[in-house]
Amino acid sequence: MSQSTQLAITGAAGQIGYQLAFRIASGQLLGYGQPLTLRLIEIAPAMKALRGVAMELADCAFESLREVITTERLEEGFRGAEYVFLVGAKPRGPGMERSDLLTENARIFSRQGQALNEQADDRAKVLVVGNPANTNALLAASNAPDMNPRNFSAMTRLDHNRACAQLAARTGHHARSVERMIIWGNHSATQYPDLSQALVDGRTATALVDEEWARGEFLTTVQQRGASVIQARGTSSAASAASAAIDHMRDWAHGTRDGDWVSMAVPSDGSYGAPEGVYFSYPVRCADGAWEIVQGLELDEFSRDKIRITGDELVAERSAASQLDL
Ligand code: NAX
Repeated sequence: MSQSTQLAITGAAGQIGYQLAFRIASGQLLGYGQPLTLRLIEIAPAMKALRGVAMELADCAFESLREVITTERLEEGFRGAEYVFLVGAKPRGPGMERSDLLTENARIFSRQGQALNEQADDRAKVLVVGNPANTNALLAASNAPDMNPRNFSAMTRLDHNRACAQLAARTGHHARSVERMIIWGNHSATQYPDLSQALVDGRTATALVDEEWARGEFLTTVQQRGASVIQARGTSSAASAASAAIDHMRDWAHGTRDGDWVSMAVPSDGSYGAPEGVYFSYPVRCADGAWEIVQGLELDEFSRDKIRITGDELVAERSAASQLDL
């Protein structure tokens, strides 16, 4: 039997974790039948629920699944992990300010970065889903000095997929025929969904939709899609988020489609005028397990302005986090 790939998920008894664990165990990330071990991490109050998740995983009798470890100890959960999904986060409670959210999560993600540094595989790929995802990724990576910051990224793939779906619906095509979509910046309301480079079935998107829609309804629909799902479902996006997390990790590990790219929040090198050093969502191409920011795209004034706004927000988050006594 070939060796079992080690995958860790924090917040594994939560909404997204409950979707993600089963999709991975069924082979959607590594391929059907590829042996894997799930290392599921929760906080103490959710350990009982997590044991229920483990029972259900066993009940699926998945071909790929070799072992399920459930733990509240990061050291045990991250041991030898090659793929890490940092999903668990402190949710924004009633009366809680965004700054309180940042403080609570800065502690969690700094601590997780330290534990990853000690326990995870040196080349582990770490995807941060828990919000505020970009700044959490920055904090986790900064606390893992022996790991390459390029091995950390934050998720904007759900926004990317939502944008592809909106453009596909508008033009009467299937979402898979949309290429070269971009989500710039922060996974927050300031994100900039940009279809100016997109192709639909090989044709330039800007020739198929009017500018007013591209800069108005399209943009706000994607930015507010999470809120619309909450309004309809009574709870936040979970299945689509887990699906996007798998898309993100699969493309990162196995490569993007020829001629296409995806959106990932990665350490900014200042490309396209974004602030350096924050985790900024860019168009990236992946090959051989590594990503590269797509260079040389022509951006107009409207796009540059939007990139500046979302970049300013990330700098403000970074500076708020740097003032915390963690
Ligand atoms: P849930 O509240 O359903 O689940 C979160 C789970 O994390 C809970 O079971 C909780 O016990 C656990 N947890 C909390 N702190 C933990 C810690 N320190 N270590 C381990 N586990 C911990 O939330 P869910 O709907 O699953 O969402 C999880 C996170 O994803 C939230 O922060 C949410 O805002 C974020 N999202 C990010 C998205 C993105 O595109 N980047 C989209 C979806 C989602 O909104």
